[in-house]
Amino acid sequence: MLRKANAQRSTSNPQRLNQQLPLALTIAGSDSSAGAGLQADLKTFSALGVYGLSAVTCIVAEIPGRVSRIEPVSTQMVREQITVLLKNFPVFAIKTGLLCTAEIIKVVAEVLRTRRRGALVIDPVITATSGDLLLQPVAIKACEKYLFPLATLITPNLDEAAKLVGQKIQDRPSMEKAARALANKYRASILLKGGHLAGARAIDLLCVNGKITEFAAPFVRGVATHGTGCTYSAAITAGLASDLSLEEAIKRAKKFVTASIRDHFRWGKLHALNHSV
Ligand code: PXL
Repeated sequence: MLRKANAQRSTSNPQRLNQQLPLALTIAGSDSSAGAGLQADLKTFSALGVYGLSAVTCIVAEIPGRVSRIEPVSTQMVREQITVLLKNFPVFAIKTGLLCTAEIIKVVAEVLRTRRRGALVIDPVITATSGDLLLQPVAIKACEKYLFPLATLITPNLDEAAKLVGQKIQDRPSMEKAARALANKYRASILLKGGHLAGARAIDLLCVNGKITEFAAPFVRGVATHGTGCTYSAAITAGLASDLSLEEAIKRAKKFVTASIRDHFRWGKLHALNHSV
């Protein structure tokens, strides 16, 4: 009864019918298992009160832990999706995830250079949590040359950062050094995610204009973490679309990811993040 009364109230309220949610766009691959990729991004945007738009770059057939096939979408189709969206919607913030090929990366950078508004968060998806290589070296080079210079924030994990700086990252001091080196190299803010380092806490370091800020949360052990990188960067993007500062957006996003790991779903051996936290 109470629910009915509330429903009636909300549909008869013109404010609610005409809500203007902040808009965010994800440019990413489709993960058939829906824990990562654009599916994770859209679920995260919704959970954080942001309306999500998507431009698909590639289709990945996979289950958590095993990629079986990847097919890129044509560059014309990638260009068209982003162009029509940015021409017609007042997009407040954008994130990129898996971009698949050097050609797609060049097209995404070209469209964003001319049409982008708001913050751009780049999750440099190079490898899946399973270890599968998702981006070839030539595509990584294209990211560095065309895409990274456009970024507000780049969010590498330790493996990705080690590939980009060409050095191993094994402890907190080398994390800090790598975050500074990447921020200088790409002239962007860097959030280096230290989740893969052994320790009781998952520590990430943000480097903005030479200043380092730490974000820490308890490390949740024994749970497959497929999609955490996508979810984290999508949650940051949602925060920026909602006018949070970069630090506030990261703080809230870290809490969201930690809760989505802690409250994960299980079907036998398969795990999935819970994006409705
Ligand atoms: O978690 C990295 C990732 C990103 N995007 C897509 C993926 C994956 C991992 O498999 O499939 C589409």
